[in-house]
Amino acid sequence: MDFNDFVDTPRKQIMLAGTAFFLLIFPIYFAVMPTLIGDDLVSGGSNGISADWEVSFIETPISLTESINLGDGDTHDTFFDLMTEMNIGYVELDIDCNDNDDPGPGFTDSVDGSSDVSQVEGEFADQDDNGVCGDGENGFTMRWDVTDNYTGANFTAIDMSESELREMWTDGELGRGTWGATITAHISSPPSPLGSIVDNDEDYEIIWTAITYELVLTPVVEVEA
Ligand SMILES: [Ca+2]
Ligand SMILES: [Ca+2]
Repeated sequence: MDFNDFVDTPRKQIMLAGTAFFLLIFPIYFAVMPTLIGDDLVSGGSNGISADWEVSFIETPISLTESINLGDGDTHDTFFDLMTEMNIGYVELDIDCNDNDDPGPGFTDSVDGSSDVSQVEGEFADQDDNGVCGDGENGFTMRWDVTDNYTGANFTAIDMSESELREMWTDGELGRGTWGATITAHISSPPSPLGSIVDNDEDYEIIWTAITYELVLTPVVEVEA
């Protein structure tokens, strides 16, 4: 069978022409239609329709607590291995201490610390901080936002699509890995006439917390009175 067999009658010629027409026209049709309909509707389906939403967050904390007793000038390395399928809002390191070893006022112990975020996915900045163990302070807290501007507070989103909101509230799979920090104890002891040391240590509590969340989007339905 050669090409002439396909075109030896007028009917066959029409059929061949029709087939050729559709072969040409279908790719053009599918290439052009999405731009006619609009990108949002095609890529997001129903997610692309703008509406008003009540946005809220169901939070689940992941925590690690460690207690350590340190003498003056002692340092301690602490690590927090973080793996989760959930979105991470933020990671916090809280160092708590409360010096009650001295008989009178003053001579309050303190602590300082430096983070090590080099083993964490993403571009996080290391932090240094310090705090006293009493006098209205109890150590210090460091915090890193993994989802930009995360507060966990409910709000109403006006005229936004579901996909826009889900894109905004995501951690980009960052923040996983090993968060680290080193703390150093500073012990202050009142002078003792007998030469003995009144205060030679302090208990420090190290609390790592990752706040993970699930995004909850509820369409705002206007009910006519
Ligand atoms: Ca002290
Ligand atoms: Ca102490």
